[in-house]
Amino acid sequence: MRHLFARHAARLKRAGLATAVLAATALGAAVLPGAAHAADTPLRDLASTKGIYVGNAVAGGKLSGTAQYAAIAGTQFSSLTPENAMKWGSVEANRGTFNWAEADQIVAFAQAHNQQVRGHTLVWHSQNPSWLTNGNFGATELSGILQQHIATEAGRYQGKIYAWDVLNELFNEDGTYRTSLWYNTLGTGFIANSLAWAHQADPAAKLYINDYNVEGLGAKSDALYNLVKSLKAQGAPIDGVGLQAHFILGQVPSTLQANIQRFADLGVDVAVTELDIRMQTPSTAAKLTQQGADYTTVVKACLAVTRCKGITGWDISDADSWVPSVFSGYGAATLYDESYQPKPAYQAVATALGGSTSTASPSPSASASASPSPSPTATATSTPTGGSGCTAAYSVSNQWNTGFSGAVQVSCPAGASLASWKVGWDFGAGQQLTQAWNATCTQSGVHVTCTNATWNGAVPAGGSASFGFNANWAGSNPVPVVTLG
Ligand code: 9MR
Repeated sequence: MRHLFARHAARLKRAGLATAVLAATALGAAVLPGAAHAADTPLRDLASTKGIYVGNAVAGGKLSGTAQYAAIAGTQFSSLTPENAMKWGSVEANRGTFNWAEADQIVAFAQAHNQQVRGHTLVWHSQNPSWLTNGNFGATELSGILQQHIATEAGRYQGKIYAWDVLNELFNEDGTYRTSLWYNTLGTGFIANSLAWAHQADPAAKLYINDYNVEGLGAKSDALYNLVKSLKAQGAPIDGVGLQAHFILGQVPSTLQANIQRFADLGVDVAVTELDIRMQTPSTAAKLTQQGADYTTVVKACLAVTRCKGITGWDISDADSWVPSVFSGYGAATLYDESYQPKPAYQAVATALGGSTSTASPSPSASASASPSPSPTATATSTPTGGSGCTAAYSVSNQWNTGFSGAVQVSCPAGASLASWKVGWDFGAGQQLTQAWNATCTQSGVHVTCTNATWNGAVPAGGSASFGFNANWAGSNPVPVVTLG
């Protein structure tokens, strides 16, 4: 097999093709239906071709402390929202003493990665410092404190924030106003005032009101709708509505798109600001597939409405998510699993954004067409046999200047099966793995080892499982020999 590839490589090299673009031999096994390779293109680039941004919530400590987290945050997303760093309790825990360190760090990270920032949040009933909540301030003093807070924080980041969640979670489920420090003392007047103060401090920032359980039509979203309508009528600087979208598996509201549309029709932008889709743990293949479908529904609803400007996920990976600590027995709500491997939901989002879902060709023809650059459809395959009679097939599905996407398919013939699998290979020309999905992969020196994800370890007789990866290459990209252990 190695032999064959060497011959192909030499021939293609003579023909002026990059060595990685090899004519393929037929894959012995059928391809798993729906076993999509990951998008070759980061979500942020896919989203931008659709005219929206895609973001995520981040914590400063993880951006500097967790390499995989930072890599995903910096490469996959075009917008970041500080998960907690800009909340009042974070920036002014003691009256008059400000701590901007984490917020500054996130803004700097975003600028370094050519990302926009959603500021979150200036006025909220929660996560306020105790000096504020216990201060028993009268209306005039409290209004002054609020004005100063907005001027100080929005002023500090003036020109650096794409959109501010000025006001967060104003309503109860029945559409009445939530009792809070602000409402109790100031009535509803603080709402228009806060918008005006934010506008004064940062005239270019888009000013949003953000809430949860307002994603579909209903009493709470009616209340928000009526508020936005009346703010527009008063000429208040309201630019957008944030739909948090903390969903439960299988329960994305069927009226999501209609609801986005009606806000857009009021003349405001709409953003999905805190998307996650939680499930009862442990996850299963079926739940993860459903989760992919649910994420797809959300992306499609946003894409269908011109004024839906972007989608922000709430937390990078399942290891970072706020969900398990608040909803006991629930989790697995994000696009990446606890090892920072992309989940089926990641693939679903990529696909909904127009990304490639090419599956390994069942019988790739030996036609490496004479193209000056590596052809994205060319496939190089290596198919060694495992001890059990099962095989692992490595293929390059897409290649560009500095990177490529590959897939490995583990297949078992009739009469052989696997309860779990582990695949390994040596990269022969300095290739470096950057990402993998549907398996846990590590690279040590030249050697790559990938073990099955929790949901695809069992390969039945006559069946297959596959996973994908991205890697960097330079110079040449020879196909390695894969071992299945
Ligand atoms: O994810 C945030 C979590 O780390 C904080 O402990 C929590 C504090 O209230 O806030 C979480 O983020 C919330 C966001 O700011 C507003 N909408 C709901 C989010 C999830 O609780």
